[in-house]
Amino acid sequence: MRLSALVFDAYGTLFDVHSVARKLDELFPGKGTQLSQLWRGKQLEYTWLLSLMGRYIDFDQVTSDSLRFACHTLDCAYSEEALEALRAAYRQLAMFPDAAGALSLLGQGGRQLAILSNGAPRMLEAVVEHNGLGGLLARNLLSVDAVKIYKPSPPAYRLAVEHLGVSADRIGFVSSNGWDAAGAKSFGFEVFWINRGRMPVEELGVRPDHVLNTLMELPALV
Ligand code: LAC
Repeated sequence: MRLSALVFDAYGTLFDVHSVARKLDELFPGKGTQLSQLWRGKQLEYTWLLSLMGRYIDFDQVTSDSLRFACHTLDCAYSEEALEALRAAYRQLAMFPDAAGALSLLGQGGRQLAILSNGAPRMLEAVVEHNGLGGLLARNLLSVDAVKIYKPSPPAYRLAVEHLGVSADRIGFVSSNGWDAAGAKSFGFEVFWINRGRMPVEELGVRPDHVLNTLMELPALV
């Protein structure tokens, strides 16, 4: 087996961060989609900024902080209850339809499967359980919280090498986030970029090894 392990990004790859847009729209009518986009953008930006500052605030808190920023930007007055409801919704994000099928096929081959995410451990455990993936992935839920620096910093990716006991070139890293695919390639993984957004490849000097439209194309390639 060329690749001994497959490591998945969580948010945007297995779980749809924009599945909270409906809840956002209930709370802030007409603004759900825009809020969701702003929220996700800021959430990622904060992880990168914190890492550059040499600071770490866990992803649960970053997710709340970036939501408050998004609400302020769009003049959405929020209550603490609304924030709490959205925090809870984030633990119950929907899984992308192709993820369940691809994971169950990939789980049959004896290859190690893992998640490596910026998500705080309690968020990851909740969303994995909510989507019925506990049996497949619970033992290999890797959070950057263990190293207190966010992807795409190399120590974050190194967690997978250390936990799985497999060299980087024998790990396939799967992400829908172009920046994460670039970071993983730069680290040394074989990278599968799931181009859900039909976006161009990031111009960061490294390119993913494979560009797929959906996770269902993955089993045939590994
Ligand atoms: C993850 C997010 C940031 O690491 O996509 O799961």
